[in-house]
Amino acid sequence: MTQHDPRRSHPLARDAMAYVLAGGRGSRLAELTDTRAKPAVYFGGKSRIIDFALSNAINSGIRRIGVATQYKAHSLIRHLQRGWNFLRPERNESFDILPASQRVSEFQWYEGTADAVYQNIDIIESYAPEFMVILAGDHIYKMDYEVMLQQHCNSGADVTVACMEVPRMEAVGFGVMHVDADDRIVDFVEKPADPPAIPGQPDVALASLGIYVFSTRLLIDELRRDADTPGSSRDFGKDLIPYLVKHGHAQAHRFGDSCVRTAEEPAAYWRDVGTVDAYWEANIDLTDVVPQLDLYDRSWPLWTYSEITPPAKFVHDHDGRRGSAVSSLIAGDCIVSGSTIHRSLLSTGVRAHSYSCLDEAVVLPYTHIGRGARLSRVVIDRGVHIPDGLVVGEDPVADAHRFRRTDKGICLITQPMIDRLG
Ligand code: ADQ
Ligand code: ADP
Repeated sequence: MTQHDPRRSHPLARDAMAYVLAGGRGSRLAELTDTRAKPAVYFGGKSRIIDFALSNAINSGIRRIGVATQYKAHSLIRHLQRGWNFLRPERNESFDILPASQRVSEFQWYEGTADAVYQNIDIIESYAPEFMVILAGDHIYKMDYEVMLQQHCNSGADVTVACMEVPRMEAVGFGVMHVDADDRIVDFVEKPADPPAIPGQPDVALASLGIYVFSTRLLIDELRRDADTPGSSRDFGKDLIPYLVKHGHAQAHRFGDSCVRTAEEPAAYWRDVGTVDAYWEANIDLTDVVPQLDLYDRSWPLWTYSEITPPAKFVHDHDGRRGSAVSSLIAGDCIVSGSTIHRSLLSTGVRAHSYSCLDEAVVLPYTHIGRGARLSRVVIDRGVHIPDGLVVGEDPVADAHRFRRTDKGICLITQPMIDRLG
């Protein structure tokens, strides 16, 4: 137990290490995660999903960061090396990429999320942080972890778990908890088929966000205990957290208390963009006049690796037709030439050619939109060449035949799908 020492003269974040779990398969994003891990998927025009957790850590004042990677990690590791290696050991900072590398046993990759920490205990110990902030690398939100650290120390808990109220039926994909009057967790079930509601609120459940604060000493002891427990799946949500709820003191931390908002974004915003629909929607939401998530908030900047590119350019085509974009986010190195773009998001290096039309389109980097193509409610993967005249979003049957069309009518388009059109 670590009681908060009021004489401590500096923020707790300075004594903490953020440990980002970025190795999961994330298969519900379909072809977007065929070659890259979910944390490496592009989001918001210039960044990748993992940049949110990492920016939160930096903005919270944390200067020691580890990222555990496993599946399809190349694109992720390249991004981290290019954008995030500014933390310097000579300033008592650190940034470690920790791929599953069979360090503990020749036969063992990372088994569950707890194992992804367990296998690097020696590296964590070498930095001797007092607290560990365990994060997932695949969520979109702005949060001040210092607030959670303070609460953790004040309550004297063994573990503090960030949580949020969600509609009960959406809680099937989460760890779901019950808390007492002091927000101490009294019950925790991982991904229940029939999620228990908050007493008195039959349609609402209290869901874990997979964000945990531990004192390092206790975490290491728990990881070792769990590693010696036969039958454990070595996972925070399935094993460690339920154990501490039963045998220790697990405390809930309400996300609303630590989420960072501007005057323009008054509501707490946290998204798991784990499906094509959720991914499309969260990106398109950014085109709202007043979006729920403010990327322009200078007090909580979103840091990323980004190529240095020429500015976006909008030109007439030869017939004098205007290239225009409204209610849209257009990254650098885009050229919009005689094309009409509405409520869309164009990532770096997109070319939209004459007479093409994009509506509610999420377009990943270096995509070409051919002349006269008309696309609505789409996600287009990196580097796709959309042929001239292609129409998507007007004939659901044809769309479902050619592309990955979701129940909500969003089409994910990749280059192999285009190649198959012949
Ligand atoms: P999930 O998100 O379903 O539930 P999981 O699939 O274990 O849990 O992923 C958590 C994070 O760890 C992800 O960022 C993933 O990429 C990463 N990860 C998964 N396996 C890994 C491995 N072997 N090595 C390294 N990283 C790995 C969890 C909790 C729930 C909680 C939700 C909130 O278990 O209780 O409600 O997060 O989203
Ligand atoms: P990003 O995620 O940066 O968009 P790419 O789409 O270029 O990266 O590629 C994703 C991953 O797929 C790369 O990190 C690489 O591991 C793999 N990949 C891409 N193209 C090839 C290729 N031609 N041969 C082998 N692997 C590739």
